Amino acid sequence: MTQSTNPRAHGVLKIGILCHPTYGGSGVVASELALTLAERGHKVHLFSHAVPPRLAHVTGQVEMHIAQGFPYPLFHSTPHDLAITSTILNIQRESGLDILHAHYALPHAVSAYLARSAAIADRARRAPKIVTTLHGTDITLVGNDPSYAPLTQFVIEQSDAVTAVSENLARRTRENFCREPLKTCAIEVIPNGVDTDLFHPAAGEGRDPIAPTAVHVSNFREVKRVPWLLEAFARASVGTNAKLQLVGDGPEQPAARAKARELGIEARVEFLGERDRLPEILAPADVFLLTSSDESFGLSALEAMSCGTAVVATAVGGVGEVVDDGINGLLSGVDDKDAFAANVVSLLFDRRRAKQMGAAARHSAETKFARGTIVQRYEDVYMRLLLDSAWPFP
Ligand code: GMT
Repeated sequence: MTQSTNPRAHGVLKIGILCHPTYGGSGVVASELALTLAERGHKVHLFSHAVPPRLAHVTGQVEMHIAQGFPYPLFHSTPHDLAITSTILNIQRESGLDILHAHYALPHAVSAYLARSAAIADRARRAPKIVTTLHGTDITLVGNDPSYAPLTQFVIEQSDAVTAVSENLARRTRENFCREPLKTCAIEVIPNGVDTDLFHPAAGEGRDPIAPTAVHVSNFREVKRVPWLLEAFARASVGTNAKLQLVGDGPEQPAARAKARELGIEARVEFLGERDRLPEILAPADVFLLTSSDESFGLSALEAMSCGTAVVATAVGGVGEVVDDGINGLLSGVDDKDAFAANVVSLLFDRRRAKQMGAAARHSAETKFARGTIVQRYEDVYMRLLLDSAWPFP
């Protein structure tokens, strides 16, 4: 045996986190979890094929492993997931890993499964336990497509623990993937957290004194329905000077620009692209808009709420677990554009009401979704798995 001490005895773990390096939610959640775990003294390795944006400009003690693979012409596209698996194996052989935490089932839970199988075959060190966190489309769109469903189901079953970011996503996972009596059904709901110190309300008045402002942040995928959002905003703000700020980038951006021109509102719509300093944009806004056709959680809405900005959203997926209709935001049916526009009007042009709901939103972020509390729940899962396993081998 190469290890002489049991890291678990001191509560310090070696944790590998696998994530997509995206501007979108799962990469953000994984990055912030990695940073907080490192702040708490754990040794954290982050595995991805590019640096996740939220880790690009911070000084946290996370060891980053960017595995891009070897672009051989025989491959249609470079298999990053295999390169990531190889990198994990190197770390496991050098210094060991207690936990592999895969964010988004595919391909990360597959990479984690392969790495754990290889570690078991090595028998040199204890193999890591696998935690898989389901985020949304890894279950609802990608994972349940017939081309991936059997593998998604397999890696869910093979994970030592599975978490989902909302009750809604856990229920849909059970409905689609649960094969009693397999443990697929044991899905723990751990909602996403927010750094309430970073995402905080603006000092003083903050709001634009001239133009009421709505804001939306996303990766402009079809599921976000940004052109639909523009139509609803145009309906709500016709004949006013209200402005809309769109933050982020993605495949639907050109369609969104075209829609703004078609609606004749391009002068009141600002395309801001991808931004690091989100709180400075979210906090002064009067209202945050989310028009997704499906959304397992809605992290961008939570970040706005933490900044004291109320949310107008479509009542889909797990959004109702984040936004309390009539308390800290307003919800409407997924295809009811009139109701959505009416909700926008009632907050965008009633600053008192928007501020009241914004204060309730901040309170909800602090009391239900504070990052420290959420990270503690993941740590509890890790510790439980490790206490359940024999030392030094599984
Ligand atoms: O599942 C996705 O679409 C990808 C993922 C991402 O990386 O953007 O978004 C999902 O995970 C976020 C973080 O947990 C959630 O806040 C989003 O609601 C969820 N997106 C969807 O369900 C569409």
